[in-house]
Amino acid sequence: MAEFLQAKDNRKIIHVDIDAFYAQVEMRDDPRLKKLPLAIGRDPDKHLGHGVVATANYVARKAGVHSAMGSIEAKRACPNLVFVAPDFDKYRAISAQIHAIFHEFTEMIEPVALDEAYLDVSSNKMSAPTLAAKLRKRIWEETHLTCSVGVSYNKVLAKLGSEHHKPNGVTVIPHNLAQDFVWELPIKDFRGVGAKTLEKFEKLGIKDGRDLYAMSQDDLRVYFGSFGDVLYWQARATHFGPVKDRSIRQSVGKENTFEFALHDRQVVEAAFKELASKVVANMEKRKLLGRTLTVKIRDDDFHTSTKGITQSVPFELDPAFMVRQAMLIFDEAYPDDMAIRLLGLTFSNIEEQKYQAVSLFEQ
Ligand code: DCP
Ligand code: MG
Repeated sequence: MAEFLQAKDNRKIIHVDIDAFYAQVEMRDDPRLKKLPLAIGRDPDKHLGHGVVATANYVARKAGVHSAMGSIEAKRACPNLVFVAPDFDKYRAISAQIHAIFHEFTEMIEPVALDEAYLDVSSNKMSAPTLAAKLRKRIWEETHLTCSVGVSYNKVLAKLGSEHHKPNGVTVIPHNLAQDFVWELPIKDFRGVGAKTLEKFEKLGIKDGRDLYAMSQDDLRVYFGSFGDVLYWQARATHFGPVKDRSIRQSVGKENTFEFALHDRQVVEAAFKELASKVVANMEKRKLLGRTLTVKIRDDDFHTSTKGITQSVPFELDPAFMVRQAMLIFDEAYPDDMAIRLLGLTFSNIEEQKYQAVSLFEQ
């Protein structure tokens, strides 16, 4: 079955991801940093121990420093770690340059992050590996940054490919090599496998793609629910997810992380008010409406709850209304004690604003 499905999937997909993005940019702009262990984030010594590492260069990674690590912990792992504060405006500008280069290759682009995207280049006559090489060359010429690229016939394999030879690598996975590639893959490298899943696999004695392939679809469902199906098809190098062209955005939202937890309902309400006006301004600017409003709340213990309300007609773009909805959800999730670290408001199920068809003659 899988072989049959595979044979029909003749797309050409490229996944591209800039190596150690923020860190590489800072090393490019100050080559003295190249040989030093570098973290992008705030120096804990200068900020009362606060801050997290956004990313680290490969020298620091060798010492165990990684993204999302607390700055203090990072410094403990690597005492001579150099911190450079992030310059988001700069990264956004470079991201725009990179994404403009993607558009030289295809219009079917799914942006994943500032430094990462899937490109469907099926309609281009040139071979996918040739296009990947050209893409890397263009990015280097324009930005003097290196990236890693995976080339295959589906998104999952392309992504696994770009991760395979990082940094500055290219991995091409054609049909005839795909099954072997997946069989050889350590179980931790499969998409979506985090610490919890890994623990389950360890208990089951599943170490690599070959072991995973041997598991039945039913067993995978029993252990992992619907994610079991995802794993079943990953083990068969099969995935039909399209490259989602986001020329119409999928969602518009805003989150706020608080350095000091919020304990007061009124302060939470004020924070939602601020978020709501920003989201509304953004929606207005893009002339969009949304049918789903999602509220995200994270507390001090990193417990995150997200709850969405979906309507059959788009929501009014009215911050006060949005805050009322958010507070209804908030009050339900946090009846009394609270220590709030993050709040977010997002519209999805997006559509374009159109003029209302109002008949002047209707009674
Ligand atoms: N980033 C962040 N916080 C995270 C993860 C990433 O701020 N928890 C930022 C910093 C990264 C950028 O996003 O430079 C891109 O994320 P990647 O996951 O692609 O990581 P890198 O590009 O830094 O490294 P890699 O070489 O693994 O792609
Ligand atoms: Mg990257």
